[in-house]
Amino acid sequence: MKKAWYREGIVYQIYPRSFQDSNDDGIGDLQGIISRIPYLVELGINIVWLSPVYASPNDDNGYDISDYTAIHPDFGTMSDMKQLISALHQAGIRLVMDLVVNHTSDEHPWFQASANNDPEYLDFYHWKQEKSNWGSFFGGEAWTYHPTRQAYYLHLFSKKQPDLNWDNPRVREAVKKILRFWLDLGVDGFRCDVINIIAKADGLPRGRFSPILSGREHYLDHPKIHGYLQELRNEVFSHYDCFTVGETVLITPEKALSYIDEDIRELDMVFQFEHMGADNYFVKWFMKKFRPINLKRPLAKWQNALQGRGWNTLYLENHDQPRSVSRFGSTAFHQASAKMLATMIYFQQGTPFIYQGQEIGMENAEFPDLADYQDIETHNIYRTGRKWGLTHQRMMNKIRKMSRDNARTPMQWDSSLHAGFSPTTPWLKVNPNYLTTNVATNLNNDQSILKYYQKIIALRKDYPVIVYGDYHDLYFSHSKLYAYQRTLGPDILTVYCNFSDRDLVFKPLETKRHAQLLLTNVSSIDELTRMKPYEARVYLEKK
Ligand code: ISL
Ligand code: CA
Repeated sequence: MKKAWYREGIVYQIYPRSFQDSNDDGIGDLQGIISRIPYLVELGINIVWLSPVYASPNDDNGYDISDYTAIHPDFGTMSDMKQLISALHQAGIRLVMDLVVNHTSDEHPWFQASANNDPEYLDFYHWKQEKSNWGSFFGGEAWTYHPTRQAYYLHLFSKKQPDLNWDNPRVREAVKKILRFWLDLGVDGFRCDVINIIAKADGLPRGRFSPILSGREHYLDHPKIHGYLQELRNEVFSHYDCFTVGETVLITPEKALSYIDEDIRELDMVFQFEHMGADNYFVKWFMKKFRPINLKRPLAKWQNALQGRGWNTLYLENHDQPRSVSRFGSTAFHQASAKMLATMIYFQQGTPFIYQGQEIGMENAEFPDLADYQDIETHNIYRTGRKWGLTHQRMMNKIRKMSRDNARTPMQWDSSLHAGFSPTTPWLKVNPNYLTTNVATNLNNDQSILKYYQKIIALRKDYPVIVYGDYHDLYFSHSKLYAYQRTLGPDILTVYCNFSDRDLVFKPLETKRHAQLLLTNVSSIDELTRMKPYEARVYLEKK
């Protein structure tokens, strides 16, 4: 694969509401982020993805935007934003903004004008006299009646998130203007929210029935999307040194390549979600027991399918997903399993994405009461589940495991009040485990999860085989061991991860005499053929 800074970089995702409060109102903000740049430098990351900080009524925590070129007062001002961009750049860190253009807020002036029959904006959104049967990602119907316009409008997310009509060239012009605004301010790229659903079939016809997301065959990767994305690339992105990562829901490798293939490059990379199904069926609310093979199978599939053709993203967490150590690791082996998971994912081919708090092994909050949760999806799903006849207890169990708020609790900086996030009661409760799981204790301990993340990041910078090497599975059908090899020129990197809470006896490949143990999460390897619970090893040797 061709070299590129965004392939070699390591991304850190900041969820601004929960990262650092600077003015004691219990909400994280831009000045808070600026104050933590030294931490980002110490960690070693070199790209930040910032979740939305734009003006928004916060129906979906900023993913419902009412002004794309204004900063929400909760987060600060445009001048704070400019200061953040330049402070990050000075520290050698690039900045990727969240681009949410499948939908706007219903409070965006475009929607207001459209709903009020302003001729200029009539076709900015999808309006219909009769609704079809499409379902919303947040549960319930995807259509809501608007009394002024006397028609239904489409919203694949909440009813305060109406979908833009990308068929309208004026919508596309408006998006290009927003892109240029941010690129001219100096940002280095975009994470494009649910980008593979922006194009809808003409007439928005009735869809096949499905208990969830009826109608999705009419908008998932619809062929019209390629023209739209090519237009953005040719007219905007190709004029800047920037990259795009598409959030692509329900995507397959074949579809992904139709966006990211080296020869196409409508997007530079995508987030796929197949491995997020390792503990659930199709959508996370239908839970199943986690099995390591359910993580290995999709990850290996994507590594193999994109090899030499497209670039992967490597992630286990984001602001929509529960904490990975709670899902795929172990509370009893917290440290070891968090490090093992990092080893498993970040030695693969692709660009690493680390979600804030993952580097200290933050865990699911599992709050007791429904009222402790703020997230709109969580509350909608609760209502939908209850409508289907599920008990309160049953729904609370799902929420404790799967709510997006598990990822959104405030960043745990130290053991002081509210974890050092804010002196005031935060907008969402802090995970009570902050007394032990926090950045300060991690920095004071050479064996911490954070120090281990620093090592991985440093190794990725030093060894091109970790970034660009080819990927080969080893012991593929083994149910507890995830092992693979990476090769580049004479270099062979071998990764072994024990996914079980027991010792694992196995026959390692014969390593050459000069094989070097590059990294491990145990203090010593007693026996080459026996791995401790959640042990991880990385060897490097020359052909
Ligand atoms: O979070 C999910 C499951 O819990 C996903 O279905 C998620 O809704 C989907 O991946 C789209 O996510 C993105 O767009 C949403 C926003 O709420 C998410 O935070 C964002 O990441 C609508 O903008
Ligand atoms: Ca604040």
